[in-house]
Amino acid sequence: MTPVTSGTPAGAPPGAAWLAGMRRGSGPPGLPDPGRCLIMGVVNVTPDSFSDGGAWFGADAAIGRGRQLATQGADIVDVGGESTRPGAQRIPADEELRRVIPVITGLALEDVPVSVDTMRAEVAEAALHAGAGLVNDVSGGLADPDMPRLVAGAGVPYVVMHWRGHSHRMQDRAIYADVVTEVCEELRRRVDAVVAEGVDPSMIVVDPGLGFAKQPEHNWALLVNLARLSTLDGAGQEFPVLIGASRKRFLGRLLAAPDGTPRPFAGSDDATVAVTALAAAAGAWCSRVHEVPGNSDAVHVAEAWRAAALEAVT
Ligand code: PMM
Repeated sequence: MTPVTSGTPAGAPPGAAWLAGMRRGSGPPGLPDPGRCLIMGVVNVTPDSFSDGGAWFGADAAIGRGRQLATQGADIVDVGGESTRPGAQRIPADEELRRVIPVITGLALEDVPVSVDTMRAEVAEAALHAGAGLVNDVSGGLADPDMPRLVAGAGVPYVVMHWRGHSHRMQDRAIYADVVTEVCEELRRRVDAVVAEGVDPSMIVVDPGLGFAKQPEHNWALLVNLARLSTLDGAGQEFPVLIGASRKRFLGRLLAAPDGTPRPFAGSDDATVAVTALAAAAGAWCSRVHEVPGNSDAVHVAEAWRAAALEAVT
């Protein structure tokens, strides 16, 4: 990907300012390429995920939900078996396998494009055999040193997320002097590390890891700097950027009641749609969401916005 423009010309309409963001490339090979920001629908097969814990805990319910998300317009369905909510404890690998493999198998049999949300190479490997086509590793290869080699050998796309440690203590690590610079630097080190293990750079998607060792102000700073994230502040290459803002606490806090009570998770779905629109307009490659229809509409609005803005500056 190359930037569309290094700035907006004097006299260009305000909409053109979005193009100071970045052009969206086609993303890693083997994934849907509809020429717009993708929508990744979330199926957490967990009893305790912070946003939808318990709702799809059971293979039949989870497969049904994944099918529904795909029908509603999800380009990829992300299946995870381990909660990463702040404070969560890890589960054993065999329990994670038991939760996700039947769901991935079921969805893949219905030709739904599936990603596996896991930090374990063992789970990723089984998921790829079951039909998953993308590995979404919130630890960016840090939690399991075998993960980058597994992904490299399989030749599948790999989401490398910014991460500073497991959920039970990640919020203690939400300390930054300059969050955008530090996240770019740390992600760049992870990208270099996984490439050194054999991962093809064209298979890498980067993700700032909203809410993972981040306070609300960190999340907002990252969201308005997607172009810097895409280049990892000058890595000499541009990477597709995935954003996972859906139902996160920073949205619930933004929408808090006058007494300060945060908005419950499902009550921030409209705010998620707003973030998707803004991120897609700025050139994000994919938005990971719990509810698809509004986000899908938001992406279409954003694409029309980008097209009009592009016309205005060319
Ligand atoms: N967030 C969660 C889980 N997986 N994966 C990526 N790539 N990016 C994210 O921001 C992300 C993720 C936590 O949210 P959930 O428990 O509601 O799924």
